[in-house]
Amino acid sequence: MTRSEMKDAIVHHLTYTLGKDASHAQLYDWRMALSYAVRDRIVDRWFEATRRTYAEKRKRVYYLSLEFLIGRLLKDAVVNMRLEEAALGALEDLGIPFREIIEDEPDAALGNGGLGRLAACFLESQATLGLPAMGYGIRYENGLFRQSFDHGQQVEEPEEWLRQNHAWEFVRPEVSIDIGFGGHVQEIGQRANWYPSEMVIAMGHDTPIIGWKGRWGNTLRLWESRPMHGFDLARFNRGDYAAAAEPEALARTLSRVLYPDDTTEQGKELRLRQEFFFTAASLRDILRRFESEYDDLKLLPKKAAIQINDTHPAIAGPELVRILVDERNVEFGEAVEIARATLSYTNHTLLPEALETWGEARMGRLLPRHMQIIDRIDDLHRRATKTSNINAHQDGKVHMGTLGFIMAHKVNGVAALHTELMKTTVFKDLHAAYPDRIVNQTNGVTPRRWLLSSNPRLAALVTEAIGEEWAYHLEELKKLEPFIEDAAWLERFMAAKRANKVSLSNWIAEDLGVSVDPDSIFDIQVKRIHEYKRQHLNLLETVAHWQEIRDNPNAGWTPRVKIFGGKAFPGYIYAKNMVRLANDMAAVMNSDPLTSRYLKVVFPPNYNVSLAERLIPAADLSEQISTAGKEASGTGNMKFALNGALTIGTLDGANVEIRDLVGPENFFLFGMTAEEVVARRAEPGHAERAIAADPRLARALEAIRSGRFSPDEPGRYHSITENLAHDDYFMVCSDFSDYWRAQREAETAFADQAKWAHMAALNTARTGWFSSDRTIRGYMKDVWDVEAARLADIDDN
Ligand code: NBG
Repeated sequence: MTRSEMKDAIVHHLTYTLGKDASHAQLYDWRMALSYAVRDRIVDRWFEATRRTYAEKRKRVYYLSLEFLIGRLLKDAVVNMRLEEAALGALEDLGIPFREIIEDEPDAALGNGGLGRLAACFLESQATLGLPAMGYGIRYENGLFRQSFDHGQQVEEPEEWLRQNHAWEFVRPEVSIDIGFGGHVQEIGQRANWYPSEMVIAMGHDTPIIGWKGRWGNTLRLWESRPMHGFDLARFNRGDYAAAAEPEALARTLSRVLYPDDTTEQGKELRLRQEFFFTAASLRDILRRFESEYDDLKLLPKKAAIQINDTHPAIAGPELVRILVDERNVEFGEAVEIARATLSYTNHTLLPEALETWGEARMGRLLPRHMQIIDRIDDLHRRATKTSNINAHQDGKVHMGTLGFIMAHKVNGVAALHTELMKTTVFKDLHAAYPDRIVNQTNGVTPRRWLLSSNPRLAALVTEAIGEEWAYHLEELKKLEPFIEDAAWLERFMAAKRANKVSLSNWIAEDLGVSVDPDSIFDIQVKRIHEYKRQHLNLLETVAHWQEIRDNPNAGWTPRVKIFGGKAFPGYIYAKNMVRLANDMAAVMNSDPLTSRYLKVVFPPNYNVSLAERLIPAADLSEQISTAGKEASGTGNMKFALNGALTIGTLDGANVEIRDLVGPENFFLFGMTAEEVVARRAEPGHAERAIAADPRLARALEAIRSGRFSPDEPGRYHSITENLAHDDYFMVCSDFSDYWRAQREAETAFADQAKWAHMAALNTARTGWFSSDRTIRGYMKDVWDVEAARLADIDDN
């Protein structure tokens, strides 16, 4: 597409789709016009992929996930369709700045963190590889809350990404599926009729997901909840307006909010309803498609693979069995076989509080037939394994992890260490009963978004050196290694990093009013705020470092900017206190005339995908400091390393694999191993001893405890300091001294810029393995047993 064709397309949509005259168009109008112009190019490719899938009778993959953290879509689409030149040129001719247009798009924040972002990277990789696949989720009216700070405290506001029209979705009123809740069951021999007492409609909204070079397109289908019956006209006519609208409002609550809940279980009935709502709608849709092509249900596992993303859609097992038995007359044992061969389940966390359970009373009331089926599944499983202690329904609760496991033919972990820990901890007994079921699929990230699109300076340098294939075969980055031995090339690598740091510094100055020196170490920790991720370890080290600078301000310190980003679950008081402490520290430190040249603390509010795209390319040091054994994988760690940041981290999650690949000399390792953590935790007084042994730690804790950063309320952080000094479940104190050592090592390395450049560039060159294309290939082979369509080799766009 040429620049002038693009210009015509934009003006056409501005005029006829948006009904705006160019002289009156706002940024929003231009953005929508460009989006539609790009979308038009996508649609043909998308249709073609669907046609081929049917014609070639291909197996499809269905990814069921309560979260898809897709962020902005316009830039992705432009990049993958290779329309950058045309779009840039056309907008230039029209006098509209491309960057402003890109940044005008609201983030689709339909996820909490890593789990949701992984789902989004997977969709893109599936499309890139030509794998017929479909994502299914909920079209939340309000995504993850918008975070702001009031005197340093986190305030949550609703995120309203749908306030303006959304350019990327196609509404599918014809795809409307009835979903029932409650009611009663009438058993007729083996099968039963379920008569729900409440019904809502799930209506589909489709977003095309286009792969690299537009060679394949898949669909993300998100369900909106609608009332069965419109509003109550009789009541309305009597003047009872609120009551007339009530059924509609109630039905809508199902797709209203995303629970800010990635590691703590809410226990809310609404959450269970959401889970059943989208799972049941998706299964119906999948079966409808299958039955339009085949008439033998035994073929289902050969033609469909359904991935259960964490336990949230684990009700899929009983629901699929219910449909097969009650509505298709399949014998129970066979129905379980078919369902199991079709389903597979990914576990994303070992934190016990995050493994969902539902009380039997609630479950029995809401899903009476499913409760009966779960008991029969348990029965079958007990007989097959001759075990009695691992039922899904146990101790008055339904354990969704166990249910997911029993009903899946493969269960995967998301990094090597995590997968091993699954076998020895949460799923120990199940693993013994089904030793071939657990497999590992280490997470990955899409290089199109996380390097090509978000870091154009580095991307251009890489392409110039090794050609552009790397965006599709990320392992090609290995070819950079010889360039890294060339001092002149390394200088250009560092110049790209510095330019990214200058851009970020300018943004921080403009948006947050803090001036930072781009020659500082940019030391970044961005992720959900959680004790296991240990932002407080980082904060303690920051305090201790600040104290040392104050002791001796003229000692030639290496300047450092500590950047934090992330949201705390609204009910998680401890995490919210950590946010506030970071902000209180920033206020004191950034205005300290003795230290502020050497140390700044920055906490931009409302961390989201777009902010990540801004921060990661500018990072020198990536903080991956969770208590070993707690972070299932991490995916931010991969994005940082790929963008040439060095990791300071523990042997946890995918850090282990990152370190193996980049080489231990290019990674700042510290802390106890997962095994050591367990052993140390069992020693009474571990925290007290660690504090007594490290005067720096004691002094830093005391500064926080005594109100150095909260003079107006000295006791504000007692709950944190008390917890660290005594209980310290996450072993912050015990890992502090080693963390301090690693931080100083990082500083020393940074002071030698040539050496640092070498280490940083090797991180980029050696992390190609972390492409989500590799991960998806792994699932295709080990879990889904599916092949991709053949894609044309040449770029004919
Ligand atoms: C998260 C883990 C991360 C992991 C992502 C993606 C949940 C429940 N788990 O370590 O905490 O990278 O999943 O697998 O959100």
